Amino acid sequence: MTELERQQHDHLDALMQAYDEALAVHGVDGVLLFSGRPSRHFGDDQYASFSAYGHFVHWTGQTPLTDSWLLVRPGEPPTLYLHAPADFWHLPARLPDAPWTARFTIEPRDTPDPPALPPGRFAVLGDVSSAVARHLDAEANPPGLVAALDELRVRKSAYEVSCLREANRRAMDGHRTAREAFDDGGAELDIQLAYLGAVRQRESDMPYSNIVGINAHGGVLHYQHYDPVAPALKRSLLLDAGLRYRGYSADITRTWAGSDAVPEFQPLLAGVTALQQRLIADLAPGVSYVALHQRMHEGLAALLVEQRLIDASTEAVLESGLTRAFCPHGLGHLLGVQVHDVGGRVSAAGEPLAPPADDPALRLTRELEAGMVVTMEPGLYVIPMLLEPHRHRPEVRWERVERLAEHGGIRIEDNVLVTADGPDNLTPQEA
Ligand SMILES: [Mn+2]
Repeated sequence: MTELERQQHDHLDALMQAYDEALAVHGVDGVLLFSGRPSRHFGDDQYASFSAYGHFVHWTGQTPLTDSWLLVRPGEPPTLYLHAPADFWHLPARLPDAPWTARFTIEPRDTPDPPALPPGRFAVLGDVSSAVARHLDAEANPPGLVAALDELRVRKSAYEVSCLREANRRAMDGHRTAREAFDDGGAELDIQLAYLGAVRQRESDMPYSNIVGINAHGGVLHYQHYDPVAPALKRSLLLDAGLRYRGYSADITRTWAGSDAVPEFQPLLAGVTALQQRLIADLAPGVSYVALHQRMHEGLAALLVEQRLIDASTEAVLESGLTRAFCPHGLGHLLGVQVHDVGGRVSAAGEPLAPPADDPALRLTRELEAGMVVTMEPGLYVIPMLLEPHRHRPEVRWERVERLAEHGGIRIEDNVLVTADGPDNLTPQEA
């Protein structure tokens, strides 16, 4: 058995015990987790891409399994009802030949319907209809139990950290190759294809759709196209590209200056990179992520002043709300089997923690704890629709801002484990 396989056994042991406790607290004899079903395009026979429900993946690591069910009961090995009908159109689902499968009772089935439950009180979790829940005589997605199971995903096991680290290592291979494609004059589509080829993962298995933004496209936060034509001028590339490894996600962003970048761009890029490194150094148990997010805005204000995009004091820039026009997203989020992992907006005691009114997009509002894996992704963009309300401000050097607009924006994102000894950056650092 490999070290990773040993860690996976410990992960499953701990999960079993934690589920036993959660089920007892919430008064159920067991929980049935539904992997889910891909949605079919209306009036068509084609299906959307698919990823299994997070709690199902937390046990199995298997994101492609559709119409499968996992029954977890105290004192019993979990039973995996694997949807694998005999089919000559498709290859029936198969589990890998790996030691973890021996920890489960595996029942291959022809039907996508839920299995019959033993007598007792059960909850069913996942994308199930009320008709299915009624048929099972089980409570669908009871909020208290869902929150308790979400909480089990907030602090990662050693196995999960190993998977996230490996996902990061492989994703960085893709980033290196993608940057070469950009330097060679590739279009967004060429860069995307170079990335996929380097990491050897099909697009639909990625944890999210890669963002490949050349020039102004880098300022569209979730830019969703891959332009097949390279632009005449090469100002910048923003690449937000991840990878999945055994169910676990990498979420890494790099920004590069192109050969046609204006001289103002590179120092700004260096400033955001340095800010990101300073914020990572501050990660520790007990630190409020909301406070770190605010520190990002202080750093951005100082950078905007230092780079003479705004002629004002740092305090005045913060007061004006301009940093939130230059960076409308949060500093980061929890990361795991889902790229935006669950449990970021509740306290450890289960109390909801809404984001501050000025930061509605912040996905992580709780205090940091050892074992959390967070993304750290400060950004600085020229987004015309957000800057427009500030047009009257004479302290903004609009001619400089407009020269940068063709570069879209900057985001630098790493994935970091919080430990009692400080940050452990899972993202390989290279020049
Ligand atoms: Mn992210």
